[in-house]
This record gives sequence, structure tokens and C-alpha cells, in this order.
Amino acid sequence: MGNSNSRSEDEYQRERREAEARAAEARQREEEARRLRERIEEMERLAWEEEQRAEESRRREEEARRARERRWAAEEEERRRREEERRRRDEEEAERRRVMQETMERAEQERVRAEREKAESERQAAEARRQEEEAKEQAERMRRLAEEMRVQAEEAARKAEEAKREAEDRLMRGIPPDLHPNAEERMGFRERYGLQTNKINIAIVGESGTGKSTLLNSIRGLSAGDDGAAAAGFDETTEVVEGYLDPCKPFIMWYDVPGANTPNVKGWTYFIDQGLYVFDILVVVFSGRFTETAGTLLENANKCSIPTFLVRTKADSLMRCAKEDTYPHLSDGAAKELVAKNTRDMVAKNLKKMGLPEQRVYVVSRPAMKEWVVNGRQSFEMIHEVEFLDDVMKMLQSTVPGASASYLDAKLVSA
Ligand SMILES: Nc1nc2c(ncn2[C@@H]2O[C@H](COP(=O)(O)OP(=O)(O)OP(=O)(O)O)[C@@H](O)[C@H]2O)c(=O)[nH]1
Ligand SMILES: [Mg+2]
Repeated sequence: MGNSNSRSEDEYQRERREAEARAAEARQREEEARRLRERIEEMERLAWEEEQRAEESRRREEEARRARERRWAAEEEERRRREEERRRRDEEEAERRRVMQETMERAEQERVRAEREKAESERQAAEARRQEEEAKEQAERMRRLAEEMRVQAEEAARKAEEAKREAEDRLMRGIPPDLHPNAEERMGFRERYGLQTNKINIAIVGESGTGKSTLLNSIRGLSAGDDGAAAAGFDETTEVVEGYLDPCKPFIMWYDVPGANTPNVKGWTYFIDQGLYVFDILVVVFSGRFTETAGTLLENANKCSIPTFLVRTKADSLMRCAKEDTYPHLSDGAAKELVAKNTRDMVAKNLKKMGLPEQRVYVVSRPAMKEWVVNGRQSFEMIHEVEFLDDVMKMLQSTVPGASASYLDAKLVSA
């Protein structure tokens, strides 16, 4: 038992020590807990202070932030204001520039327009000057043209007057302005005169009383009173155109034609009225002076391409007169020469005056022609009778269409 007590004590002691140790430990822990609590409190206080400080700091921070924000806002406002100001100034500047630009553009446009208008007005002025100049030139041209036309008109009027006078003159002289008989008229005259195509039809034409019928008779070897002879005389004798066959050359028909320039036969219409254009050859006769009638007959015949012979008749009377008009009297030969020369000169002068080509003239007389034709002898009056007859034959051979020697022979045969 004693042992059990000792051990309980011990245990007690140990337990007590252990309890004390534990109490001490609990106290220590409590102390520690207290100190911990204090530290916690301290820490909490510190934390609170810290928090307060932090709060203060945050508050300050917040204030600072707000202040910053206000400053920023102010700065922003200022910046915005400045920006606005700048923008406004920029806009104003832009507007000013735009206005200035517009003004300058308008000014430039105005200047260009003014220059254009100036150029246009200068151009118009130049054009007006040019037109005025042109109008002046045109007026001058028109004036010159009018002057030219007036001169031309005067010239034309003068020519027309001249032509009219000439036409009247020519008409009075028996030269028709346009000598173109138609086929009907030609046929009418050919039938009326009994013209035969197998004959050479030669008409003796000229003024009345020049000795046409007498020349025709003497060529045929006849006198006025002979059978088959043409009537001849002092007064107007031949009244109608009549054909007479040549006794030696039966292919020739000689036509006696009434004389011109009588109350019955007007000189200026003689050629047309007598249808002289239907004959193959015309023998144009004059006896005294070379008259206009003879010249007109030559001209009309030329127009119709009819060959002509120009014959001056009554050479015997002319020679007689030439001898009587001179002293001492001329010989027959000299008188012949004189008559032939005077006749040539007179004809040449008058043909020239009438604008007709030169033409040979034959000077003949009734007695010389008849003596030659009937007896083959040359009388003292003979001048150009033989040459005339020979030349007529030569002309038949050379100028009448187809009148070669064989043609004439054929005509002779058929006649
Ligand atoms: N001395 C002379 N007289 C002539 C000659 N030829 C004609 N005679 C005369 O002149 C006049 C007129 O002659 P004509 O033969 O009738 O004259 P024309 O030209 O036929 O006359 P018209 O038929 O009226 O046109 C007549 O008296 C003729 O005798 C001639 O050569 N010598
Ligand atoms: Mg007659």
C-alpha cells in the first residue's frame, strides 16, 4: 500500500506539475493569446490607422483625382475651348480664305470675262471694221461693176444701135439679115422658073435698063427683035424670069430676070423676091456707075455660095463717051484701055467701100459680043467678051458642084 500511495502522490505530483505545467502553459498561451490579441488589436488599430490613412490617402487621392479630373476637365475644357477657338479661327480663316479665294476667283473670272469681252469687243470692232472695209470694197466693186455694166450697156446699146443701123442699112440695100430660104421656097422658085437639074442655070441680074436682056441675046447670037430673043428696050422691059437655052452649049440655061429698082421691082428685096438663090451662077450686070444694087447682089450671092460674074455692059457707048470726053480724041485702043481701067478702079473702090472681096469685072458690049458669038470675029469694041465666056466655062468646070469636063459632057449628051 505504501507504494500505491507514494505513486499516487507522485502521480499526483506529476499530475499537479503537469496541471501546473499545463496551467502555466495555458497561462503562457493565454498570455500569448492576450499578447496576440493585443498585437491583433494593435495590428487592428494599426490596420485601422493604416486604413484611416489609406482612407485619408484615398480621400486625398480621390480629391487629387477629382482635382486632377477637374483640372483635366478644365484643361479639356480649355483645350476644347482652344480647339473650338482654333477650329473657329480655322473655319474663319478657311471662310476668309474661301471668301478671298472666291473673291479672287470672281476677280479672276471677272478679269477673264473682261478680257474676253475686251477681246470679243476688239474682235467685233475688227470684224465691224473688216465688214465695213469689205462693204466699202463691195460697194467699190459694185460701183466699178455698175460702171463697167453701164459702159458695157452703153457699148451694147451703141453696138445694138450700130447693128440696127447696119441692119436697116443692109435691109435697105437688099441684104436680108438671115438669108436661109427653106426647101419649100427653093422648090417653089425652081418650079416657077422651070429649072432643070441637068442644066447649069445662069441668071443675068442687075438694075433695070443695064442691058441684061441685050447681053443674054448677044451671048446667044441674037438681037432683040430676033425669034426666040428676049425683049429689050428703053423702058422697063423684062417682066418675068425666063430661061433661054444656050444654042452652042445646051447644058446652059440663061435666065433673063426683071431689073431691080423699078416701081414694080424694089431694089432692096430683089434677091429674095426673085428667088435668085435657086440659080447656079449669077451674072451681075451694071452699065453706068457701080451701084449699090450690084454690090448687094454680089454680097447676097456670096452668102448663098453662088458663084458670080460682074459685068459692065454698053462698053461701046462708054468708049464713045471716053473718046468724046477727051481732046485730042483717044484712039479706039486707048479708049478701050481707059474704059477697062476706069471700070476696074471704080469697082475695086466700091467693093472695098462695101466691105466686099475683090472681084474681077468684065467690060462688054452688045456689038462685040454678038460679032464674036455669031462670026467668031473680034470687033474694035471688044474688051472682055471672050474672057467672060471662057471664064464662065472654066467656072462651070471648077466651081459648080460636079461640073468636071465629063460632067459637062454628060450634061451636053443628056441635053
Ligand atoms: N449701046 C449699047 N446699048 C445697049 C447695050 N446693051 C443694051 N443696050 C441698050 O440698053 C437698053 C436697055 O437694054 P435691056 O437689055 O432691055 O436692059 P434690061 O437690063 O434687060 O432692062 P430690064 O429688062 O428693064 O431690066 C436698050 O435700049 C438696049 O438697046 C450695049 O451693049 N450697048
Ligand atoms: Mg430685060
